[in-house]
Amino acid sequence: MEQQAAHQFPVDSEIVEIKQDTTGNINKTYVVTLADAERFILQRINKTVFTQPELVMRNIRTFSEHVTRKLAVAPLDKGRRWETPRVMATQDGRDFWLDPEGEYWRALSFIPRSRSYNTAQSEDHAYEVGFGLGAFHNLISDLPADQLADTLPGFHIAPGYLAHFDKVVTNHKTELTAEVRYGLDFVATRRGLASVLEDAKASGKLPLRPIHGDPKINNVMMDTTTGQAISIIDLDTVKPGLVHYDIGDGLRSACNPLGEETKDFDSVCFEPELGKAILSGYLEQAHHFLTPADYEHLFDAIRLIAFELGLRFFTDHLAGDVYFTANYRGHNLERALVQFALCKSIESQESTIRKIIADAL
Ligand code: GN1
Ligand code: MG
Repeated sequence: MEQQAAHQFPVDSEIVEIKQDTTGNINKTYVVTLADAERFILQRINKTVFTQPELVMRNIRTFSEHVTRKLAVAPLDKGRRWETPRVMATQDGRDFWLDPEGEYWRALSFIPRSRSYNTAQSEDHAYEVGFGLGAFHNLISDLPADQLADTLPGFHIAPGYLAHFDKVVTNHKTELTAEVRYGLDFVATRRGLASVLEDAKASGKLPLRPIHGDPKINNVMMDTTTGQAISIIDLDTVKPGLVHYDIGDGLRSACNPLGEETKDFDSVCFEPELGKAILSGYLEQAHHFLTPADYEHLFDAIRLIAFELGLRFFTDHLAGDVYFTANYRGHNLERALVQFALCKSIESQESTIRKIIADAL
């Protein structure tokens, strides 16, 4: 179907290759290459996760128009390059193509001369990941909340994930292997962590702001010549939330040198020096809008987002792999064990990480 889908989006040159990119866990993604060497991204939106794909596309348009307008009057510091993925229209001017089976396909511009990585390549790279996230937060900071639809209710609401986990645990028919027992135990001893950010939000300590929602390291595009961050892609979850979800996600993904897909759980660790570099890049752009309460919750956020993602993968394993794409049975369990090991490593380095946060101010 990807062949037929790719031809719904008018381009200047002939399509010569359509290649699947398997890095994402939700949508199905292809890189389409044209005869003139231009490329674009073709995606089949996951309707089970994003039940209203039209709203996702409307949000992306709202986002891009806002950012493009803003950059035209106030470009980033020091003439830095910054790019925003463009939604490509179908022949009849729509944001997506609905295939005969009812699946939604969209096309987005490919950001030229850029690439991303699944793990941090150096402290300079980590600094740039942080800088990119700070620049992104600045660019959307004045995007009015009422212009963005909630495309994924409950996203990053950790107590909600815990409640769902409890339901799944009651009904699951998964074999109680040593690893599953370990996971159940891991969650049981950390349940109390889940509400830390939502409690701070409810008590008015942390404000809602527009966020990316999924700024993991491989969504931060780097210029292939300068090595600078020039875009954050994957805009499906841009909506009001806590910047802590984003900061936590940036750190949990970029400070894990073995990456999300390793099977070497015992060697998984959180690398504080990479965290320091990310925070310094981030704060260069974001220090002016962060409050003391924001800083106070940074450590909690880093630990929580690793725990939360582990919990989400683990729940999905118990539920039978209904949310995240799994390449084999046990894949989501392995991913959960990686995030749990990362969470443990964060906990064991709490004083070092807290000191890095304090020194970054
Ligand atoms: C999912 O599809 P992808 O890889 O961009 C997930 C994120 C997770 C991430 C972990 C909408 O993102 O929340 O952090 O996997 N996205 C959604 O790799 O659930
Ligand atoms: Mg995503």
